[in-house]
Amino acid sequence: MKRSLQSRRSRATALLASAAVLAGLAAAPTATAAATAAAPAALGVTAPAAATVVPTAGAASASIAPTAAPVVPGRGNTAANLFQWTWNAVAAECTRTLGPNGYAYVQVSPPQEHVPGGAWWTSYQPVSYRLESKLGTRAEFAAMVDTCGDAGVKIIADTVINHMAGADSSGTGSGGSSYGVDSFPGLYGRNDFNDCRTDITNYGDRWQVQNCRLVSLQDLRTGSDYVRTKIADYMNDLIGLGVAGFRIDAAKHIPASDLEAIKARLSDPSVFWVHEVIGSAGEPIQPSEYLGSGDSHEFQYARNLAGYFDGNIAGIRGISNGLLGSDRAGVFVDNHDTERDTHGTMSYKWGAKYVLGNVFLLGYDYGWPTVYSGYKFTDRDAGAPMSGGRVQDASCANGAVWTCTHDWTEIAGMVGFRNTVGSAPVTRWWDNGANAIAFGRGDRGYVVVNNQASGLNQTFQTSLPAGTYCDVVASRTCAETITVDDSGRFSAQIPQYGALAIHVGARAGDVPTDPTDPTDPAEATTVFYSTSQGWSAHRMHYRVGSGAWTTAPGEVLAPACAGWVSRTVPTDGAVITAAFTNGSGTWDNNGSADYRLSGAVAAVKDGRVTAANPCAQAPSDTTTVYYATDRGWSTYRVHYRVGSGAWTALPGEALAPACAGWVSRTVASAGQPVTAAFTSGSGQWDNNGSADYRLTGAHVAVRGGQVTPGSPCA
Ligand code: LM2
Ligand code: CA
Repeated sequence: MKRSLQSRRSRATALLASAAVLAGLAAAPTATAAATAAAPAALGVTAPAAATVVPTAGAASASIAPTAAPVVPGRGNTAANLFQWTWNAVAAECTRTLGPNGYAYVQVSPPQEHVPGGAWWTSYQPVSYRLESKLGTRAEFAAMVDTCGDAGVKIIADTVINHMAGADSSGTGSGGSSYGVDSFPGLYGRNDFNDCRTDITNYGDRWQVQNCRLVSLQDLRTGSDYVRTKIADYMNDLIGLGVAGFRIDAAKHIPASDLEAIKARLSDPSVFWVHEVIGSAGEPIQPSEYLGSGDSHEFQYARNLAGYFDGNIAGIRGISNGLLGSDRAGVFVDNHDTERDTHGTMSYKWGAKYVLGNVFLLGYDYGWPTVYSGYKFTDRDAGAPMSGGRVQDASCANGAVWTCTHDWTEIAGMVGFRNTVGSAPVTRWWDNGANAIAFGRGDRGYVVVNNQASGLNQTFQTSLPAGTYCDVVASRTCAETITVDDSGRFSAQIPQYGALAIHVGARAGDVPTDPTDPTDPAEATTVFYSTSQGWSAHRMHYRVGSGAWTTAPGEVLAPACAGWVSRTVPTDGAVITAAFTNGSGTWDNNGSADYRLSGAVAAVKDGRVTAANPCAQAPSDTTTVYYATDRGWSTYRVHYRVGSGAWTALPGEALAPACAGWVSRTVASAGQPVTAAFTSGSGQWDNNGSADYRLTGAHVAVRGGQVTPGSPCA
């Protein structure tokens, strides 16, 4: 095992200098938090007492507040948040990665009509509840729900119901509706907005936070029957299209009782809701208040996570102290607000630690996790690339734009881990008192997280059955295995900023083809035999389980790929006992012991059996990286790492001329993504705006910040 998740950027430089800290999101209370102001009686809104109300399960509103996103059988309940992905792109991604990786939910950006413009946040300024937006049409949204459903993935819609457009804007929305101040024809007029027409300035004042304007956004009178009905109609429309859950945007700015009244009007009042309530110590409104109508996002978890990973993680078991109960807390490493503004969470810009944070999020047993996946940015307001008024369809092949966090090998592996360990408790905790931890999930799985700048050499005590396990953080192809002995122990070397995870759903030779049922035993074993002995023919003499032996000299092995022959034997999960021969007197019977072969793949070479398919890896064994020479550097180098392995020594390795305008280098990538930056070797760097490039496939070209699959020289 030689892997590392080396962080080349310090946290300090990784943190964003926020261009515009939204007061409502930064949520730092003033030291002199005013006493809760009573609402003017004329509004008919009574400000509740400032004390935090914590409804318990079984409270009167229980029927509208089921706990935690419902588990999808065989799949768990992990969500991916594909921020600013179009409906067409989400649909394709459900089929391509979200379903196969084992996600149960995908949270999508707000689908309603919104104000025009290229900033991402136009999505948060509704103009009407028509489903016509820069992310797609109503028909495309409906098709996405169906396609994702077929892939086993349910939709969570981000719903913006606290407010409409900003009071500073008027014009025509993304669906063609005209709008202006107090004017949303056919939907809302002046009387449908709260009477406070000034911006929120004091987060210590409950009434103000809920009745005044968040950054000038016109605040809906959610206390009124009419407004509640319109909001419920919108959500019922989405439920009718098959939406399974809702993120309630800006829930802190809506009284909990208004939300309960709205939820009670839904066609399915027990539909899953998660409230976006940015809890902050000392403020009167807290996430726990909203448990009467659903779960709440626990922002403090994300802040705590960043704090531990920025320092030492040995104490991370305390991460949920004082937070919402595990079954009521939506948790994440970051979201679209926290990656931009100063919220004290990690973001993709943290590099290796961000990966480790996601490994912990998915490995530990607190909360309902959402993996955040957005796009790269430097300008806080910049939206995803648009054309013709629509966001361009996201694609993970375009790593220069989209982070595709949800499909990183480590994270995809951990989604499978979480689905396999289910509700098994955290057991066998180990830490080194500093920056490395490990823990089991009962007898289902085991995780190691090394947040140190140095490697970790350690023996771990698990409760796992003995066997050979795939490290699902290291690869998707069982390229790295861990052997647990009869007493449940294994030894491993985890490099700096590295992780390891094993679980009973991914054992060597038990290569899961269907992540929804990863424990299915292999029904056939494909046996590979190396041709390195130079025999002119290859045969296998064998029996399955306690069945009869083949007639000597056995069955022919057919050419499989360079250096290997193979044969697939139906086994129904039984072990094959075998010896190999050239058919004319020479035998390899494993020194008279015979070979015991099991699992989906068994490859025999030099007296050893391994579970990895030696031919499957062959096509993706290497990645040839092409880089355009239009920068005019005198030399070109690539500084890279494979998967979560070690980085090359600086300044990296030379690229050689490939064809006119291009240099290239072939990297032994073993089917894993290559993370790379390019340099002249004398100070100039192209590191993709600090995000690095993620390069996959046999041939991949980088030019002008764009990554294109295939060879430009072909
Ligand atoms: C949220 N949760 O409570 C969203 O997660 C967050 O992303 C939203 O802010 C906010 N609440 C309102 O839904 C974003 C963005 C703001 C942006 C608003 C509205 O962070 O910057 O405000 O959406 O689009 C923008 C301008 C702001 C302007 C406002 C109204 O940045 O300066 O205020 O539009 O035109 C004058
Ligand atoms: Ca409000």
